[in-house]
Amino acid sequence: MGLFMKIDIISVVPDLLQSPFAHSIMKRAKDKGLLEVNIYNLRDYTTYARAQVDDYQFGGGAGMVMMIEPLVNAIESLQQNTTYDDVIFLTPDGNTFDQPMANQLSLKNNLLLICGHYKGIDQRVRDHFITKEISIGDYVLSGGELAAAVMVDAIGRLIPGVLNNETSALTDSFQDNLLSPPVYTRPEELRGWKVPDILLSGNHAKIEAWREEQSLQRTKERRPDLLDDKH
Ligand code: 6GU
Repeated sequence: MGLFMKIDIISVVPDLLQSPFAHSIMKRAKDKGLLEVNIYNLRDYTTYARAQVDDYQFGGGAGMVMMIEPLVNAIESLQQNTTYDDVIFLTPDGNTFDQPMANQLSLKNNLLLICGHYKGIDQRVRDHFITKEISIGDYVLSGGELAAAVMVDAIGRLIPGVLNNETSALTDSFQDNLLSPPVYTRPEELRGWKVPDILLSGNHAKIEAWREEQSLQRTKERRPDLLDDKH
C-alpha cells in the first residue's frame, strides 16, 4: 500500500490529458517518483479499418457507442503488465466522486481509468471488466478525460510525500467536512482594508480558535449540508 502509484488511462483523445499532469503538484509527484500517469490511445487497440472505435447502437437511436473489441483489447493488453486494484469507468451515471473516495483511491497502487465518449461504452465492457463507475458531478461533459484529470489530481495530491507542509492536505476543505477559513498575506493594509487583528497577534491558540470559528460559520452559510452532529 501507498508510496508509489501508477494510474493508466485509456482515451480516444489522449492529447486532452497531456497538460493536466505536467505542472505544479502533479509534476512534483511525478518528479519525486511517487506517481506515474500513462495515457493510452484506444485507437491503437482497434483492428477495424480507419482506427474505428465507435459504432451505431443496436436497436437504433442517435449517438455512437464505444465498441467492445478495442476496449477489451486495450484492457487485457494492459492487464498483462499490471494487476489493477480497480478498473474505473468515468461516466455521468457513475457514483459521484468526493473527498472520501479520493482518500480511499489514494491508497491503491494501480488504477486503470477508462474515459467514456459518445453515448457510452458497450454494456458488456461494464459487466465484465469495470469494477467502479465514477462521475465527477451532475452535469455532462463531452468525454471522461477532464473528469479523469480531476480525479487524478485529487488522488495524486494525497499520496504520502507529494505535498509538503505548506500544501498539507490535512487542512483542506472537506477533509473534516468543514470549509477552509479565510486567509490573508502581505500587506497588512491596503486601501484601508485590514487583515483581522487576531491573525497579527502572535497568539496561536487564539488564532486557531478564530480559524475554527470562521470555518464553522462559513460552512453554515455556504454548505449547511456538510454539517452533522459533530459540529
Ligand atoms: Cl466521468 N464523464 C462525462 N462524460 N461527463 C461527466 C462525468 C464523466 N462526470 C460528470 N460529468
